[in-house]
Amino acid sequence: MQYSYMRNCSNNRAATFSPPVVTIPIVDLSKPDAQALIVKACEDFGFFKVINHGIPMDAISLLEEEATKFFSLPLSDKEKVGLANPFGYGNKRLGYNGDVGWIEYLLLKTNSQHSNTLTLPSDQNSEQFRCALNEYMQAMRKMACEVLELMAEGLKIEERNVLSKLVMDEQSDSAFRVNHYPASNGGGGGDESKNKNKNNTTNMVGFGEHTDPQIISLLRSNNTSGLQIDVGDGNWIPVPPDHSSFFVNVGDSLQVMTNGRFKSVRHRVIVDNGYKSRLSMIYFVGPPLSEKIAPLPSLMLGKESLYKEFTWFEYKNAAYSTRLATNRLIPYEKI
Ligand code: GA4
Repeated sequence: MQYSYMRNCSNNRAATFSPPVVTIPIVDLSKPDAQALIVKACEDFGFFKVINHGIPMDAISLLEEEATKFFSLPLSDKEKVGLANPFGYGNKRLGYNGDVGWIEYLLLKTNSQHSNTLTLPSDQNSEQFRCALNEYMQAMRKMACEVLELMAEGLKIEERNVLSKLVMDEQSDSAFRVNHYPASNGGGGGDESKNKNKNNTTNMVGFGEHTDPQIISLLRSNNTSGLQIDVGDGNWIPVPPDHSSFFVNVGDSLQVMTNGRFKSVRHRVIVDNGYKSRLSMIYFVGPPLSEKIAPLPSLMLGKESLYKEFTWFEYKNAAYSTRLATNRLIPYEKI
């Protein structure tokens, strides 16, 4: 991905400044080099794009349509689903510690009846939404397994399912979120969710910078831009949207499980979309609550762990008591 931007010089002439070219790695799941490319992408960025994923576009579009219908309902109807705590319908507020964004969302559990008991307002066909959700979540579980097995193979771990078994576990604490970033149209947002971009114009923060606490996250969005990743030292690059592909994020737990070899990617969503709304759907692969999060023994051979041991339950609780932008792994680093 190539990018450049204009900087104002003191003599008022605009100069073109071209930072190094950064390309988002693309992994074709149908190709034999997928394992090696995944490992390289996770080491370099903690982020990659997946093509030839085998998820039927129909299943994706169906859920997208249902979600769009839901978000277009009056606020009072959407709130009937139950306010996010943390699961349910959320509007502008993220987490419990005062983070806000130009966003509304549905946050759901994946391994319980939550999606089956989802009470949607009566003017939306809840059955259709539930079916679309269930079909999509099943597909995500399958894809997560495939990606995690390729990862294990790429890392030359004998136990191919060392990571994927955590998704397949009935107790897996995975979550699913549908984010709707309304068209910004220059207005709204509130001061807390605005910031200045490099051209000194105002953009709104849709979802502030953060890393995901889980193992990996599988993201798919419509064709509206806004997602950015930190490629190191606060160098944010935009991720061009691609509605037919998926993006994979490395989360904090996988960073620990690989003893820091894979990077948990810091990302954010900036709403600079004018009249286009952004809709994204993210499947967060979480281990069972009792799972110990520690470097995988097969990756250690004679090496020291960089992290103190903790369970996913402990980490998740700690994460929910932090602000979004916090580097949540610092308290677990061995000095
Ligand atoms: C980031 C990843 C997932 O979206 C999420 C988020 C969660 C929430 O929205 O309730 C958190 C955030 C996420 C990390 C820090 C805490 C908790 C908001 C927040 C301020 C569902 C998750 O698991 O952690």
